[in-house]
Amino acid sequence: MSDPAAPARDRSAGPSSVATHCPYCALQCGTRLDRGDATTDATTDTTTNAAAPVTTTAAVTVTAAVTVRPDPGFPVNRGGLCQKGWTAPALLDTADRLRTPLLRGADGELRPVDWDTALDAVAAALLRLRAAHGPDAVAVFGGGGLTNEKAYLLGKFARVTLGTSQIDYNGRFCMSSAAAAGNAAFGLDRGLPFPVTDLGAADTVLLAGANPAETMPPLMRHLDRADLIVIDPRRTRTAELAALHLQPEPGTDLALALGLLHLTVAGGHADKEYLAARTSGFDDAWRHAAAWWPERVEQVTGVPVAAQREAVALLARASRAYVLTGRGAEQHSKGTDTAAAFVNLALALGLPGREGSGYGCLTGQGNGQGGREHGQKADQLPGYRQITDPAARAHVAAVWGVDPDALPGPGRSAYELLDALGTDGGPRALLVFGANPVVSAPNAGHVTRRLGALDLLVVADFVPSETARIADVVLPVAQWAEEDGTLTNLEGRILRRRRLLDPPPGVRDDLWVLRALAARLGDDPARYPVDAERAFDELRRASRGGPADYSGVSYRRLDAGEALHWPCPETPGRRPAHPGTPRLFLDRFAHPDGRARFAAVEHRPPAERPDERWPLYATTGRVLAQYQSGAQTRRVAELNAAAPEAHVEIHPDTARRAGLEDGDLARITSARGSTRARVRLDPALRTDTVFLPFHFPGTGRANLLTGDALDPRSRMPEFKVSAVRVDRWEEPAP
Ligand SMILES: Nc1nc2c(c(=O)[nH]1)N[C@H]1C(S)=C(S)[C@@H](COP(=O)(O)OP(=O)(O)OC[C@H]3O[C@@H](n4cnc5c(=O)[nH]c(N)nc54)[C@H](O)[C@@H]3O)O[C@H]1N2
Ligand SMILES: Nc1nc2c(c(=O)[nH]1)N[C@H]1C(S)=C(S)[C@@H](COP(=O)(O)OP(=O)(O)OC[C@H]3O[C@@H](n4cnc5c(=O)[nH]c(N)nc54)[C@H](O)[C@@H]3O)O[C@H]1N2
Ligand SMILES: [Mo]
Repeated sequence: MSDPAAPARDRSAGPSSVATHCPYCALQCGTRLDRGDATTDATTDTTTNAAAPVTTTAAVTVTAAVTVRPDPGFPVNRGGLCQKGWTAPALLDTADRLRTPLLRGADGELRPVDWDTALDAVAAALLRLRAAHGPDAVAVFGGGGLTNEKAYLLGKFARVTLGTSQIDYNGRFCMSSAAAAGNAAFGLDRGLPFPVTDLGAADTVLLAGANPAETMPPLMRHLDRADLIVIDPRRTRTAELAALHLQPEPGTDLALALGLLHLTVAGGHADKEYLAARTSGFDDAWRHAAAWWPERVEQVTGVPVAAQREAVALLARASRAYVLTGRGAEQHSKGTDTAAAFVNLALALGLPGREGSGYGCLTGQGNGQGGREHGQKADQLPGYRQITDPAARAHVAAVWGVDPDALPGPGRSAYELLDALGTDGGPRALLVFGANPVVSAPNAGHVTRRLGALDLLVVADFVPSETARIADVVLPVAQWAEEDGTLTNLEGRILRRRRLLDPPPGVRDDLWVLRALAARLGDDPARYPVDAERAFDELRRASRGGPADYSGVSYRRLDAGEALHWPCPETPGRRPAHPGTPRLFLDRFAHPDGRARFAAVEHRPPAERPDERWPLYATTGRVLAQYQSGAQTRRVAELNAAAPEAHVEIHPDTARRAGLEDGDLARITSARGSTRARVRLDPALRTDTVFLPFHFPGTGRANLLTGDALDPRSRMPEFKVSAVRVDRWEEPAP
């Protein structure tokens, strides 16, 4: 049990200042962290209070006095930080920080235990379940916020030590549609195949379903010169800055993108030379787009013909232009085809692979890019290799010192995995590292019941997230400023996260946990380095020769300040070393013939559309002050004051029909369930659509509404469309 006097002493060890990056989104803004004098105002160590161990550590307040400043020299944020970044140090000493492992007793209560007791209990249960039901009875759920080193070793741990195929991660809910479209079109998926700073010289930027003014505020510094075209059913802060705002019905972006392609070609704006020299498949794609004349597009999407024409005019007259997609266009049961349709538009205009122009998707999580490259995805091995590719299996198995035939094949995708938990033939144990699916998974009521049906749920986290609260074992781990590692930002640049503080006593890091578990499961602990640089050096070897080749990247080069974007292969004996690849595709795309491929895609409606019973669309997304499931930002006082509770944005006419006024509590109901949210009237919203942020727990969970429809290729859930009705919230009778 932790000694309340100890934290200050331990946490004052180490450097007094480090250059590192923000713990939140994929911009990974450069920051400098400074440590003042640590003080402790600890009275009693209430972590030992068995009655409510998860919530009553408030008396142990270690003021590490960490301050954060933006790094003016880092090109992505150029001295800027959003409110989340400025307040990030508050989370290091949040009152209910997990400081000791917790184990659920026979009476159903979570109680503090020591590490040996917790890990022995996990290992014994895993061994028993594996013996009784086979290796796929144990599943792993990772996260796009984990460092490259953690994501890599988590994938290795699943495939080698557990021998399970059942691993996927929350990035499936994030990047998978754009990744599938990018791989198909270009032969390679890197969110932005160019540095963020290139956007600064653009004349026109089309943002399809992205609201960076709230989700990536420092990115806006690179978009202030361009004419922005924003496609969003809401008039967001980003839309307010736009030259043109197209406000489609949710779930109709594919029709709109086909229509924009139609007008581009019909207006003579297609780049014929580029099409002939650098692409294939235009004719098949055009066959579909030819039928999407502007009046038909207006009928399906609600976007006026004149606005469609204006959008194409802005793109066509730009000498430098970008088409960027965000989650608004991608999180649909047709997200892959929709992203592909926007790629088609960019290709017709001749943008991708041309300096100063391009297509990109705005990657979301801190390590959303690296997290999808190093093997925590069900179908992938490190280096962005396919787990079904025999050559990839042989290479990675050799690095891991195992027989390629011993590596499992592809497992279930994130939602399918959660949906199978505790069913016949489904996993009976789940280890969660870096995700909070009770809040963030679609159809969250159902997912929470599936988690409850497990024989064993283990959650490693630094706060008692909603998922940790229902776990059987909770493992307290280090966070951001307490660890070393690398993350890969949205432009494919590999960045160093640096340790300023030791974690509080009693807290270990994820790498240590994997090693300790491997040892207890009878595997060789030496397979799991606890030193981040050693883990990275192994990752380099595993990635060598793969699409995301990191072999030429080293801590030494990163620490010397080199800006390294993958691929960056090692070039033994050659000087200078490979400089990395800030801009992809300038000479050729990554397909064997060097050409980008158009996709022959057709519009289709979302899985459900409003009808008499469920007359409105509900769509979901983010607000500036909260991050994801809110597990982190709801614990930062300043952020929580800015966005304290679930709200629903609704047009005043729609609200009136439901008998609701501004500030009322509304009940929003879909075929899955109901959620409770405070009414916020928005006269600029479509009258057929309401919007809910998904950051809030309990009855405020937007994901109580979302359904189980998945994109057939990416397995992305349809977070952005549910059919709902809205009325007053009545407290259920006691
Ligand atoms: N403050 C904050 N910043 C974040 C995050 C956060 O949680 N909070 N999360 C990070 C992560 S992981 C991600 S993935 C990114 C996401 O960044 P964004 O993609 O910008 O975020 P969202 O709010 O999910 O969706 C963007 C917009 O899509 C719109 N939209 C909804 N339905 C549709 C539709 O059918 N079509 C179109 N065209 N638009 C639609 C919504 O109104 C919303 O304004 O943000 C990152 N940054
Ligand atoms: N309705 C709706 N739902 C959505 C979305 C939407 O737009 N609408 N967006 C989806 C998207 S794009 C995303 S990315 C997901 C994100 O959904 P979540 O997976 O819920 O994301 P986070 O809230 O970031 O959860 C990360 C958890 O891991 C912990 N954590 C952070 N870093 C570490 C670490 O290094 N190690 C360990 N062990 N734990 C760590 C945090 O404290 C937190 O509890 O949500 C998806 N869900
Ligand atoms: Mo995301």
